[in-house]
Amino acid sequence: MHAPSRPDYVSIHFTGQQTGSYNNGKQWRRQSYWRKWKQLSRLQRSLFLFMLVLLFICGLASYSSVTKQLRGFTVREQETESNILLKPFKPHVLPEPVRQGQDPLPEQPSQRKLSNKRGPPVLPNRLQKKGNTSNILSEVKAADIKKEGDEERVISWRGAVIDTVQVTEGGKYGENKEDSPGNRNVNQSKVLETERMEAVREAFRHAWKGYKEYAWGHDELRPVSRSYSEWFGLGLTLIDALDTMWILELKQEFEEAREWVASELTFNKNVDVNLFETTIRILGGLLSTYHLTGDSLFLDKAKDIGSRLMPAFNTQSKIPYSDVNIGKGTAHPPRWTSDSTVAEVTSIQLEFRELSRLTQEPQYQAAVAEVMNQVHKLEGKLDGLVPMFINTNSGQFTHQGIYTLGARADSYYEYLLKQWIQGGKKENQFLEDYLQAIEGVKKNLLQKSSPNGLVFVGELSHGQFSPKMDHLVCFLPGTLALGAHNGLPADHMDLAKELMHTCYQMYVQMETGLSPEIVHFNMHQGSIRDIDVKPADRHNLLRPETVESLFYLYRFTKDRKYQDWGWKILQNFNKYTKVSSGGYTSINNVCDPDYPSPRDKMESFFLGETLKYFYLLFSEDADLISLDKYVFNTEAHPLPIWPPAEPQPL
Ligand code: DMJ
Repeated sequence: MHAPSRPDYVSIHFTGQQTGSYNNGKQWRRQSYWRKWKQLSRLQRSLFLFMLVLLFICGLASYSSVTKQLRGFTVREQETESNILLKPFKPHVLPEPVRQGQDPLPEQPSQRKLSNKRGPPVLPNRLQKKGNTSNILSEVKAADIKKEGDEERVISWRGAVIDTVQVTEGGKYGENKEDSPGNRNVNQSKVLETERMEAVREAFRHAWKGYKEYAWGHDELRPVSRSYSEWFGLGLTLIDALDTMWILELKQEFEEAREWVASELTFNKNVDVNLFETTIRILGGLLSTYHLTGDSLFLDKAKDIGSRLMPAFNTQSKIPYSDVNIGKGTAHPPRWTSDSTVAEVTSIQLEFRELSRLTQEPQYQAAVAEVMNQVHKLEGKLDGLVPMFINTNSGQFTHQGIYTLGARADSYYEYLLKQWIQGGKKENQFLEDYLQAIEGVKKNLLQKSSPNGLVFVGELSHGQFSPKMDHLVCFLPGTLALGAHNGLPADHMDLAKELMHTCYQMYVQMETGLSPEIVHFNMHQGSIRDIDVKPADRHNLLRPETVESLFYLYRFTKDRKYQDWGWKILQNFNKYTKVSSGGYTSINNVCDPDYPSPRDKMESFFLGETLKYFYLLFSEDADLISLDKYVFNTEAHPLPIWPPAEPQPL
C-alpha cells in the first residue's frame, strides 16, 4: 500500500512559549515593542499618541471627500455610509448608473368641474353625503345620475341610484381638450403611439429572451444569476405571459409557448400550490388565452387545473384552505395557522365562475359563491371594510381590528365590483358591498398629506390611523374609474383621479423614478416632503398596479398625461431594472440610482400584467380588449363579460 501523498490530518506544534529563546515570532516582537514604549517619557508618549489621532482624523476626512467626488455623494446617502462597504461590485448586467434629476411636483389635478352636459339631472344621492370625508374630498363633484323612470337604472345600496348604462370609453369623462398640456396633433399621436407600443414589445422580447435562455419551463427567471427559481414548478411565467404575447402580437413567441403547454405542461404533480396564486395566474391565464385564441388546448388545461384545485374547499366552514396538493388531491392551511387570507379567498371568483359557465358544471361557481355569501354576512366589518384573515374552521374573521386596502385585503374590493360587471350587473349584493366599502374607505382611510395635499388611503389599526400605503393600493384608482364608467357615482371618478396622482407621485418623488413597496405620508403641518420611505420598504418588485390604473384612467378620460406618466415609468424600468443578458429584475432600493441593488428575480406578473397594461395604456384602440366586453382578473387576464341573454350556470 502506498502512503497517501496528502496527509488526512494536521499536526499542530506549539513552539517558543516554553523555551523563552529568541525567535522572530509575533509574541517575542510584541514584548520588545512594549519594552521600548515603556522606556519613553510621558511627554514623548503623549506626543506620539496625539500624532496618531491627528493622522487618523486627516485620513478619514480625505477618504470621505474622495468617495463623495467619485460617487456623487448626497446627504441622503451619508445615512447609509456603512452600507457602502458591504455593497458588492456593481454588476455589469445593470445599466451604467445615471442619476435622475428629480422631477418637479406636477401640478395638482385640475379642480375643473365635470361637464354635466351629457348627463341627466342630478338626483339626491345618500352615497354622496360627505360625512367625515368632507374635508378630504371637498372638491368631489355631484354624481351624474340618470333620470327617474329610466329603464336602465337600478336602485341599489341604501337607495343610491346607479346608472348602469355604459358610456363609450373616453366619452363621459373625456378630457382630451385642445388646450390640455398633454395634447398633441393626430400625426404626433400616431407616431408616439407606434413608438411607445413598440417599446413595450421590445421590453417584452427582452424579458422573454432571458426567460427562454435561462428559465424555460420554470416558474421565474433569476436574470442576474442567469438561472431560475421554482415556486410551484408549473412554468408560471410562461402561462402568465400567454395572453400578453397574443395581445402584443408576438406570434413566434406565442407559438413556442403554446408548444410547451401542449407537450410539457402537466398538472399531475405531487406539489403544493397556493389556491389564490394558481387561480389568478394559471387558471386565469389559461381561460383568457382560450377566449382570445379560441384554442381548446387552453380550455382543457384550465379544466384540469380548476378541478385539481377544488379540494381546497373541503373545509368545515367552506372557506377554502390556502394550499392544495394538485397531485394528491389534498388541501391544508399553512403550517402555522388555520386561517386563510381574506383577499385570497374572495379573489378567485371571476375565474371559477367563468369555468362553470364554460363547462356548464356548477360546482366551481357554487364553491366560490358560498365564500362570498358567508363573507357578506360576517360580523367584524367596519363600514364595509374587511379584516385581513378568516378562519377555515369557524368561518369567522380573525385578527380583527386592522383595515387596509393593501396586502391581504386589496382584491376583495376589486372582485366585488368585477363580479358585478362580469355577471351583467345583476347581482346587487356585490354592488351593495362594493359601494358600502368605498364609503368606508372615504370615511375611515382617506387623508391628505402635507405639504402638497396628496390624497392617500392609509390604514386603521385598532382605531388608530396609520398614514401607511402599500403600492398594492394603487389598483384602486383603476377600479374606482371602472365603477364610475359602469354608472357608479361620479365622485368615484374624482377620487380615482386624486389617487392616481398620488400613486404617480410615489414614483416621481423617488430618486430612481420607481415606487417603493410601501410609503408613509406626512400629515404634520410644516413637513418638508409628503412621502417617507422606511429602509425595509425601498424595494420594487416590478409591480403593475399603478400602470394598471393609468390604463383605466386613460381609457375613460383620454387625458394623455396618463400615457406620459406611464412612459416615464417604463423608461425608468428600462434604466434601473433591465438586465443586459435578458430579463428585468426586482430591485432593493428605489432611493439609490447609483446602486438600486438587484434582487435577481423577475416576477411572473411583470409579463402577465405590467407589460400588458403598458401596451394597452399606449394604444389608442379602445377595442383592443374593450372594457365593455371584458373584465380583467386581478392578474390582468381578460375574461368576457357575460352576454345578457345567456342563462347563468346557477
Ligand atoms: C399580482 O399577483 C396580482 O395583481 C395580485 O392581485 C396582487 N399582487 C400581484 C401584483 O402586484
